[in-house]
Amino acid sequence: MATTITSVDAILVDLPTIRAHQLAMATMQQQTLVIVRLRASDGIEGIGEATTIGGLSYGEESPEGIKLTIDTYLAPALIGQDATNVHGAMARLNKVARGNRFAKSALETALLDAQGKRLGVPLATLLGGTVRDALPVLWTLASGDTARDIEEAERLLAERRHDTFKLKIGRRAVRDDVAHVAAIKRALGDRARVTVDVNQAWSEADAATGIAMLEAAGIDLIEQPIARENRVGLARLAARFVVPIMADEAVTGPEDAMELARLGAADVFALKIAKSGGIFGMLRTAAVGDAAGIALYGGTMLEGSVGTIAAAHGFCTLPQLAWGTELFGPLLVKDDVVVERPAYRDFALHLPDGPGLGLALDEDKLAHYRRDRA
Ligand code: MUC
Ligand code: MG
Repeated sequence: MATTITSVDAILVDLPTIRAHQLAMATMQQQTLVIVRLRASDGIEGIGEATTIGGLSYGEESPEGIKLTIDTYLAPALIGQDATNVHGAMARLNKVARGNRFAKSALETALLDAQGKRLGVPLATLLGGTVRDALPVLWTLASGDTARDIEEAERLLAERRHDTFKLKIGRRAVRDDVAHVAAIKRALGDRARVTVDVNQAWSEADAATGIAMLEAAGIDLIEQPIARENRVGLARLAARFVVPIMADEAVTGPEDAMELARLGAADVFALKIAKSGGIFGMLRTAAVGDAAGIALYGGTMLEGSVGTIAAAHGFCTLPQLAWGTELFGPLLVKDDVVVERPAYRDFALHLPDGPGLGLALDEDKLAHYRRDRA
């Protein structure tokens, strides 16, 4: 008798952030996680997470929409299916639902977590094993205030928690944004790498001006300066400047990766399990980058511990990860819904031991932070 999926729950969890987090498209005061619990007939439970940024302002799936999609369409398609066949279950989901990659990613994580627990091996072992067990992690300075950002960076450098800082820009006039970035780079000097993420906010003309000034200021990487659809424009910028250009919103899965590679539109790909529909989609995207000689970076949708550790298992198996990761989501929230939060030290995130993800839900915290608490 096969081991079948018996239930799937999607739970909205609202967590306060440690400070306001300002991006081009939204200011976050809290983060909403969609936590998935998938149970199987052998009594094993797998957990997963789908999380986005700023409601519907970043991507096409909202937390509430993800829950609705899972409850109404994806969970019913999974009930009764073989819980031990992850590819089989995902093929079924791809048949009943187009797109909805964040929701699918959470379910794939839960299936892999359960299967790892079933076999008594870490999720990364299911993927073939790790080539590294710690991941370099940068921190995003996004308080909205230059002096406060410098103070934050100095503290995190002294604590040996981060030595690379990403600045979220694109809200203000190009010159004001560049002045903010240059002041931070001047203060930190060679002690830290500084990158920027424009989150598509600039026109191509703004980008040509802005990137020239950022390059002169010693910035190491420019992430998604223009609209995701403007791939040819991204290729023009990549050809024009020496500073590497990273595609984030423009690269969701392997098909985007192929097209960007063909156009020479990016020096670096930001990989995220959510936008690729899960760990396997992320690995396929990474493989296209490898084949095209494009450097890789482990991105985040600012997930809590569950989604972050799922991505970490995947990133630890990648042959190359030249630009490290930004898996700092668990550090941006004041509290989380797992028993033991991930370990950050010496500028890196360390994979937990234990089967599957290596995490357990904290039932009291889950009860406290779930949106539908009684
Ligand atoms: C993004 O676009 O990269 C990553 C770090 C952060 O602060 O926001 C995210 C989203
Ligand atoms: Mg980005």
